[in-house]
Amino acid sequence: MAIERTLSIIKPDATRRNLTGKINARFEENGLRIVAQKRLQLTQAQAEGFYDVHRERSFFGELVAFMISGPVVVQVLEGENAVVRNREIMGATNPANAAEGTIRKDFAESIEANSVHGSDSLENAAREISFFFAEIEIAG
Ligand code: IDP
Repeated sequence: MAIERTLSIIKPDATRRNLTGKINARFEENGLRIVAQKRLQLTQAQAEGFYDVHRERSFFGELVAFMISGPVVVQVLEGENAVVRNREIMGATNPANAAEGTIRKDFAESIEANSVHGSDSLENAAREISFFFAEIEIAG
């Protein structure tokens, strides 16, 4: 299997509850390596730009407001099959549907405040990583 990189975000509901370390442990225990990481307060323009693909969705305004409601931790995860692997570790978007042992099952508050973001394809991972990180900031 190929070594891939994916973009992860620990969302404001999780940073507010001081869950960064517990969430990072899930990645590391499941074979993903955190090869870049920084804590940021997103601006409205940055959040809108990052979620541009969702601009037409009914929840876009609420999602942007939530994502700027507190700091986030943006990170690059690296490992075998990292994009799909991270989606498995995260669990389903709605925590009510998330499998046992996933981050969203154990920590998410709601379908919106669902603790983590993870890229959904290799192509989106490359775009999302370059949104937040320069290559020199990533040490694999
Ligand atoms: P994903 O994060 O599991 O890839 P997406 O469908 O891409 O899910 O949605 C992006 C984010 O938008 C979700 O993680 C969640 O925070 C928010 N979201 C998705 N669906 C809803 C909804 O029905 N109401 C409110 N927020 C939503």
